[in-house]
Amino acid sequence: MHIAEMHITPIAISDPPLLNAAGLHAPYALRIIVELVSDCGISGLSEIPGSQAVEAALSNAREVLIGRDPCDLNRLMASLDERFGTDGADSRGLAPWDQRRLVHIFSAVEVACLDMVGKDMGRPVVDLIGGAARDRVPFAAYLFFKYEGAGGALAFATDPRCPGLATRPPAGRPRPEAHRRSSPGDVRDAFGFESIKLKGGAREPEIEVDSILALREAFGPDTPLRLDPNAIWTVDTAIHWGKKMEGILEYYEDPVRGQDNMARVRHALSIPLATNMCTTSFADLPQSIRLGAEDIILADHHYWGGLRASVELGRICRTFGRGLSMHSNSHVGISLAAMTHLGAAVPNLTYALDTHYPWQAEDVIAGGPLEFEGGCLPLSREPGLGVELDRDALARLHRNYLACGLKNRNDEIEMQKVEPGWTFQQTRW
Ligand code: GKR
Ligand code: MG
Repeated sequence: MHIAEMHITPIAISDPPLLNAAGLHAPYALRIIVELVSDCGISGLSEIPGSQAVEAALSNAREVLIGRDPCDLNRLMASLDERFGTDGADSRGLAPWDQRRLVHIFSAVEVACLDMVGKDMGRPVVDLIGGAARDRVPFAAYLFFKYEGAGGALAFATDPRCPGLATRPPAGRPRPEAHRRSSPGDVRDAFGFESIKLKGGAREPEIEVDSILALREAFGPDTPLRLDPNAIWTVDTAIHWGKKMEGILEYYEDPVRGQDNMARVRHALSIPLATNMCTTSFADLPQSIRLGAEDIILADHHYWGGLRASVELGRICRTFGRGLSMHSNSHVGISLAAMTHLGAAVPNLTYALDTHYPWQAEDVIAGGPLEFEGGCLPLSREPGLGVELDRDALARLHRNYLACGLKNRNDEIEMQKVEPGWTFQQTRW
């Protein structure tokens, strides 16, 4: 079997006006759907975050991929590495999300190849990356502060399942909201999630810590809580407010920027620290271990170079006594399916995984959105990832992409539309 065709389709999915340290989500989140087709007509799918640079690089990768064996992944990756060159240390960028090019391409190619090979063998992807350590993969509720009125009519009109969007938070105290529902309680009942993560870095630390304390009061000590200020607090701020959350947080995610600062906070508090911003590549691991920069690494196959690389990361974490959880960005069902296979394959991925999926009202997979049961997704035993394309939906979301004019994610520009003059700061509080 060899790769005969490669189709790259950028899409734009409606996204609510979620706030974060970098600004505000645009009315659309960008993703790229990749489909590789074999000489015998078997298709392999993958999904990655969208940007012009990644789309252009994927197009360039086509000539490397056509004619190659989808099982020959090590050599395929070496050819891509040779063509594109390893991402430099700074190319991750300062925003909460990762902007490196090569890891995205690796991930897009590897997941689509594994889907194709799994379909050819009649085996689910999890069996190709080590086999299932669990049959159900737990996910966490992901709460954000939302900006009422931002995003224009489009954001509201296209997402009929966002009743919470229209509610006005008390002045000066935007309240965290949960997915398509209007309260964190609703989201727990609707999806059954047990852990709750609050996206921080959007409001003054006092408001965010109050929100965590309110969640603790509302849900009791058995609900694991996480707070993620996306690295824009100072060390002093993180320690001061961290003290008030000792014994309450399951983990404190990227309160500060950089491994040195994370290590300082970690040594001052008795809360586990987690990251998807300071230790984000294999090259970062030696220093992370030397400094003790964090307790938990948030894997993400889009950013760590694929599913097999993320399984390797799991083993390294186990060796050095680090925990492993999973990071997410706005995404549709192909990414969610891949995250579920990965979550099932890594024995020590014992924290409920992040997902933005309940915030999304549109998808490209046939048969409607994947459904959470008791906060978990059951692992598919269908060949490959276990999802198929809804080609009409893909075409519609591609038209959205062409019509909306967005080419790259830029939450600062979106924020400036509602708060003129607002600028992103690497360290704000
Ligand atoms: O979607 O606004 C967002 C998040 O802030 C996302 O971009 C982050 O990458 O969820 C992410 C995180 O855990 O840092
Ligand atoms: Mg994070």
